[in-house]
Amino acid sequence: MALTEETGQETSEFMRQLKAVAARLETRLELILSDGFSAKDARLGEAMRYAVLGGGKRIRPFLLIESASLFAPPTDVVYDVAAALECVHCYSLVHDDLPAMDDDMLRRGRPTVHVAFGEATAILAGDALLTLAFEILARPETHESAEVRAELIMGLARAAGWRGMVKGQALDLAAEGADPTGEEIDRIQALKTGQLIEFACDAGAILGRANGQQREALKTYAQALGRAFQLADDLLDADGDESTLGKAAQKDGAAGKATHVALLGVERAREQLGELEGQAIGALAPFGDDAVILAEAARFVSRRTH
Ligand code: GRG
Repeated sequence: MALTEETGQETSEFMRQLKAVAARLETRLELILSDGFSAKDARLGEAMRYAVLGGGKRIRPFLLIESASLFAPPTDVVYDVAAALECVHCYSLVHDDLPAMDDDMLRRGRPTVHVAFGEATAILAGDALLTLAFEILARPETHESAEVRAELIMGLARAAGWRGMVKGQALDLAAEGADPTGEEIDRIQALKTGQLIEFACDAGAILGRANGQQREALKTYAQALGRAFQLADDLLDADGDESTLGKAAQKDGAAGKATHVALLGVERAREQLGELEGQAIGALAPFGDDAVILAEAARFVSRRTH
């Protein structure tokens, strides 16, 4: 499939693919989140299901599945690994929305989990989703190779943990009102947003038993994509409105938060976004035409409207 930017036809083909992956993922997540669900823990289970099901672009699972697809057609195993990653992402959103963090009332066009279920249940639902992710990765049904399972567990733990996303969140909180430099903002964002995106592509490489050069190429792609994702998010926060975004807009400016958009201005930030999109697509060269969907994902991420 040749991809061009102008026709819009390919974009709708990409949206069809993204939606098809999201629908299959939803079925796996629904199955996982109904296992062992009982009336006794109904409130916690409902909050977990509310946090995960029926919303979200599912961009991280999509990246994982499409990276794995470079090596072999995706199976339910790949979808379960993607489900584990989405559980970690959803936990991070639930905790990020809490009054002690970003204090948000709206997420994915609905009241946030703590608004709908109360703060204590939201904290517990986040904790339970985080641990569930590792349960999914550790169970033998997820992958026949214990070595692959261990590599995935290690990768996700590192990406999400105290030297990864959680560290990024801590640095982000510490940077409030501290006037961070562009490099400091880069570092925070590479951890807070970039780490899970990097893991998504690396998990595809682990599942596909990629060689060193292929793994490195996916890493370069993911790093540029992660930066583009965050820059697009900051531009949407500056430009967007609540009804399109499904969450509050203009929060960064109101909170005096340092972002690249605040630092560079909207015009230069847009140029940089175009450069990052080009870097991400350029990194896919070793995969040739097999990577057209990942290239289209880079376009989607940098041009998204929500
Ligand atoms: C609380 C440990 C902890 C970490 C929070 C997720 C996060 C780290 C912060 C969220 C703040 C934020 C808006 C970051 C920008 C990038 C981002 C993670 C956006 C939300 O992800 P999307 O757009 O959301 O993929 P959907 O709803 O589509 O899944």
